[in-house]
Formats: sequence, C-alpha cells, structure tokens
Amino acid sequence: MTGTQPRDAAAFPWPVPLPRDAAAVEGPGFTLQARTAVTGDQTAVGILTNLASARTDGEIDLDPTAAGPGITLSITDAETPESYRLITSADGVAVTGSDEAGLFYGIQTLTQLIARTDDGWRIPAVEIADSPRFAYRGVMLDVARHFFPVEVVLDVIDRAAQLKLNHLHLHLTDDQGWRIEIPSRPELTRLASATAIGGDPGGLYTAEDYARIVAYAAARHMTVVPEIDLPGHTHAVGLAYPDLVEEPVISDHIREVVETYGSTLPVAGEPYEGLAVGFSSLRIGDAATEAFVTDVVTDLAAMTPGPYLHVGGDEALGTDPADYAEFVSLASRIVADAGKVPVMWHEAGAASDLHPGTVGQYWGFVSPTDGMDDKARGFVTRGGRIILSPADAVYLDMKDAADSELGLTWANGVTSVERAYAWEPGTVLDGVAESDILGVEAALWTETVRSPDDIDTLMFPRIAAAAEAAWSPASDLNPLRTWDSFRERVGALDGLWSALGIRFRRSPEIPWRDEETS
Ligand code: TNX
Repeated sequence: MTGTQPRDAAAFPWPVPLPRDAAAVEGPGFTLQARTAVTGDQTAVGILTNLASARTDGEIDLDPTAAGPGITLSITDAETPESYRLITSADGVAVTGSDEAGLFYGIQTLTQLIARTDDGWRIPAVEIADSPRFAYRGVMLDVARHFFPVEVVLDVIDRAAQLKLNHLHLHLTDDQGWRIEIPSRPELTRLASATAIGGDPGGLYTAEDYARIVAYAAARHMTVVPEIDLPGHTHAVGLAYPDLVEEPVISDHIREVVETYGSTLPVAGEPYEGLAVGFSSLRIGDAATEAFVTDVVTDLAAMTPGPYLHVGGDEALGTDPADYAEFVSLASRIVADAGKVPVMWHEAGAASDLHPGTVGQYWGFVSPTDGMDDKARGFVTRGGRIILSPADAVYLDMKDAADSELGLTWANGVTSVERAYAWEPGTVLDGVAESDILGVEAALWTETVRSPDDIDTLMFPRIAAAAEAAWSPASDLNPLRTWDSFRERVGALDGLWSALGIRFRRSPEIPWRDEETS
C-alpha cells in the first residue's frame, strides 16, 4: 500500500484523522449481526463493545460467546508506537495494535467505519496501516476563565481521544481564578477560586479530583499537561498572597478591552471578572516569589505522572522585559529540578538562560508576524522542540462564523472550518525541521464559553481538523489530505457524533450525512 487510495473518495467513508495507508479491497465487507463474536484483549473488547452499542443505538451486541465470523483485537510487539493495522472482509475483522494505544486507535477507526446500510450495520472491506505523524497531539481547556466540573473534563477527554489526540493541557490558573489545590499552599484555592468571568461561579479541583482526571485520561491514552501561568496572568495569586504580586498595570489596551466588553478594571486584592489580559505580574527577584514557584511546581510535579509541566510565560505585558527573561529562566530550571520537562508559550524563547530542552508552544499565526517565529526558534536553538498552536487555525475559541454568538475574533477574524483545516504544520516556522516539531495542539480558551454545550459548539467540528494536522501525513504526501476529502469524511461522522451525544455545530461548510433522512 502506498498512501490512502482515492478510489471513490467522496463516497467512501475514510476516517478522521486520515490514516497513513488505507485501501478499499474487493468484497462486500463485514455485516454486523445482532450478536457478533469478539475476541482478544479484554480492555479493548470492553471499549469496542460500548462504542458499537452506542453507534448502533443498542442494535449490535458484541459478545465473546457468540458464534460465527467476528472481530479480533490483539497487540503485537511492533516497533512504531501508537500504530495499528485493520483488515476487514466478509469473513471477519482484525485490529492489531503495536501497543495498547495503537489498538485503542484502531478501535476508534473501526468505530468510524461502522455504517448503517439498507442491509443493516456494515463495515466496508478495507486494509489500513496507520501510525501518527507527531508524538504530541493535544487539546487545551482553559478552566480558569470559566470553571468546568470534573465530569465535563472527562467528556472532553472522551471527545478528544476518539480523534486520536493524546495530551490534555489544562490551563489551571489565570487572573480570574486558581483552580488546582496545591497541598503546600492551600490559600490559593481557598482564597482565589470562587469566581469566574462575568460573575459566573468559580470552582476548583482538589488533589483527588485532579487524580481522577489524570487516571481517566490515562485509560484513554491521554497524558495530562498541567499549566500554571506565570509570571503574568497572576492577579488571582494576589488574592491569596498580596505580597507576591505587583499592582495591576492599566495600559490603553486594557482600557480599550474594558470599554469594548463592558467589564471593570482590575483592582488589587479583588477578584477579577473581566477578560482583559496582560495587566498582572508576579514580583520578580524576591526570595518569597521563588519559594512560591518552587512549592507550586514541586507539588504539581508530584501529582502529575506525565513528563510535562507548563509554566505559561505568555502575554506578560505588565512585567519588565529584563525581569521577564530572568523569571522564565528561573521557572524553567525549577520545573527541570522537579523532574519534568518545562513547557512555555513562545514568548519565553527569547530568554537566553532558558533551561535547555524547554518545549515551546507557538501561538502566533500560520504566517508568523511580529517576530513570534524568532522567539519560537529560540527553543529549538536550546535543544527544545515546538508544539504548534497557530491561533488563526487551531484556537477553538475563535468564532467559526461571523454570526456565531460564541467566540472571539482577534486571530485574523473568523476561523472557518476550512481555515482550521487548510494549514500545514511543516511550513509554519522557517528553519524548524519536522523532527523539531513535537506536535500540534488545539486550544479552547473560555472567556465566552460557559457550559458543556458551548464547549461542543466551538470544538466541533474544528477539533477534527487539528487532529488531522497532528496525526495524518503531510498534505503533499497523501492525495486525500485535502479540504474536499476532509469535509466529506467529517460529514460521514454525523451518525457517530450524534450517537455519542456530541452537540456539534452543523457548520454549513460540511455536507452532513444525517442517517435519519438519507
Ligand atoms: C490569548 S495565546 C491568550 C489567552 C487568551 C486567548 C483568547 C495565549 C498564550 N494567551 O490568555 O485567553 O488569547 O483567545
């Protein structure tokens, strides 16, 4: 097999994200019986049984004791992590993972291939060999601007994992609230978590809540990346520790935001419920600040099994540039001393003493402006890799239509589904090689996002475009890595996403295939 075969591209329901190699083969495919045999890895059998039942509205029951042709799920010791093979024919279905994650992803692909036909539930005859382009495929949820209870986070994990995303970045602190219990600094959540934007209720995750999120993610092959945003975005720290923060810096920009959105100016020591950014800063150079960052990072590192710990570094407009460079270097060393790989937003890449190997997260545009690409390249110069989150493509909080009630527009205006799709990770940053790119992450900031419905509406379908950028081959390596193919493939997910209870927006850019009416 060389590349996914375009045969009958529009009609054939290839999955999202597009597999590395896939071919339709001769034959009628596999017909699912009301009781269909399933054998193999127990965990995988459980996952597929639930998905098949949900997808078919309970009509199909996978059953290890059923007779006849069936589905086998197994793990081999192949070398490529997270990869799988899937072969379907009238005689049966075989999914073979290189590891547990690979088998899990093979199951997601298989679930997408289940289709309702006039003759019942069918899986077309295919041969797929698939593996990811990038090791890091992320989604970020901002739980600071608006807080979301544990159950909502678990739903986000399920939604992201079915698209083969494998990192959940939680933006846990910002001006509006501190959402994660830090055992050595209980004042943070006790005094700085009660409120959110617009007077909405706040909230917090106890250490136990956080452990539950981490475990639920791990069971779906997702690693949690916690972010404590420093040294800006720290107004809430001042509610617990007034001596650790500077007075708010009220720039013209802040006044403008307050006028446009009708909120109030930040006041030291009072909860901030507006959506301006860039007015707060930790007090830099104090031993007390260093002790604070060390305590927070050490506790969070101990609570986090994954390798990464994000310490922010974005939009520190209220911090003196020399202090900023000194601080981000210190913060990156503290994270490394705690045994984790530091991750920081791209601004920190300009600091010369950054800990070597610090990962940079680029949030500039697909065509970089204002030297943001130079800052991102700074991480690579120091042996670090880059996570690409170009704001005008994968910021899920941008409006996807001009008349959308939700979302912002600062990233080059409306981000249509097509714009979210039509970018190529390899060409965003000149001089950054494929091997320097750790991966791609879509981000949902939550200034305008207040409910689980809002999350789904802004996430879907654009999160699928980000997943394809993160997982699938580069656009010049596969004839089906096109917008035309993508929109058809997403349209075919209507039945599955509806069955899974995802309240996706029926964007007019996508030819949805509503099974009830077609
Ligand atoms: C920029 S991009 C931010 C966030 C906002 C977001 C809104 C970046 C690292 N920071 O503070 O929530 O825009 O789209």
